[in-house]
Amino acid sequence: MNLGSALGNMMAQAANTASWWKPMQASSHAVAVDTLFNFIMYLCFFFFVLIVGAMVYFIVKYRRKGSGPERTSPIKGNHTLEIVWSVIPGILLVLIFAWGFKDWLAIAVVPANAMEVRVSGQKWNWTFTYPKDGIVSPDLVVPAGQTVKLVMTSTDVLHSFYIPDYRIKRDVIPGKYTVLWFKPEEEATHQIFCTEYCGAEHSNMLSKVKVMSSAKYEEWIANGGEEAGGAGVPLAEKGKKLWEQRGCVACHSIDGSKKVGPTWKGAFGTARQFADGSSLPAADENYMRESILVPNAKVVAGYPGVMPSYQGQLNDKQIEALIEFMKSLK
Ligand code: HEC
Ligand SMILES: [Cu+2]
Repeated sequence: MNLGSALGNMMAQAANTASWWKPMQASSHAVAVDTLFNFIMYLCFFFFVLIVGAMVYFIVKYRRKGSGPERTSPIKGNHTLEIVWSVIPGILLVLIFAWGFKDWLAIAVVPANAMEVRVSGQKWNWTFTYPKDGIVSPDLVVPAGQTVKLVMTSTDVLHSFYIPDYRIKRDVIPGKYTVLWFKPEEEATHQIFCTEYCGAEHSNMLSKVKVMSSAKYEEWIANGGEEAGGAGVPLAEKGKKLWEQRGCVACHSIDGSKKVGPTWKGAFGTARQFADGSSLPAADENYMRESILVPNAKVVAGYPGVMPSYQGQLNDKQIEALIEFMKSLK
């Protein structure tokens, strides 16, 4: 093996794993963004050494010496020097702008053959809707090798959708659609973050990108958004997963402690008092379902009516799983 290919191999490996310094490079955007980043960084190193080096040199060379004169001779200016130190940075700035603009365009313009997934940001979770198949998922599941277009909006406040491994990020804005795209090459799992501070549980807006083989992806679609083996999992267990993934955990405990909302421990089947004075002898499936879809229809006494509606964000199966989970919390 010659040195060139050995180096090439090392670089390919470095790109496929995260380092202490940068996340892994899992998209063509990542390579482009990092190349420009490195260029700017090394340029800064170069000028830092040059300028600080010159400063140190002059400090030493022109330090006050016991025998020397009190003042140096006056400096009138130097046109050549001034032109050089204006024109060179000017050219570098234009170069960085043109390079960055080219990469920005590549990220902004979506290729025509992209598969579309809708993204909805909500305090404090992400929802992915597959328009053709009617699937609603807490994770972004995509087939490897397929260009994916994300059409994103928010149901409440500003969020920002960020996949570090792909180096793509864009604000998610209520009442407006923003777009991102990427092409996953390999089967892998990548982290999604929110990067716009959106309230107390902002840091828990965690979803995953799951890149599957196209066969596995077809199976996932055919199963209505359940991964293989999902059929054998008890509903309550799926409900527990949803409680975490969909951010219910931010406001509802399962150990009896009071958070923003009432605990789910012992909630099912027990009596309720509502803020408007009405009451319910026992919370049943219908009440729980209504509380998830139209939270303000009946507000539990002593709690603020701040629960967001999950209409269109959870499908019937998922609501059933959540209710089964509540039932299991005696
Ligand atoms: C921003 C905080 C918040 C989040 C997130 C949240 N809830 Fe709530 N929830 C509340 C509050 C506050 C109440 C009590 C007021 C009311 O009834 O609307 C409540 C009430 C409920 C009730 C009625 C409970 C009872 O004891 O009567 C159910 C059921 C419920 N939420 C389900 C969910 C589910 C399922 C999720 C996640 C998919 C969720 N909530 C996410 C704040 C939240
Ligand atoms: Cu957010």
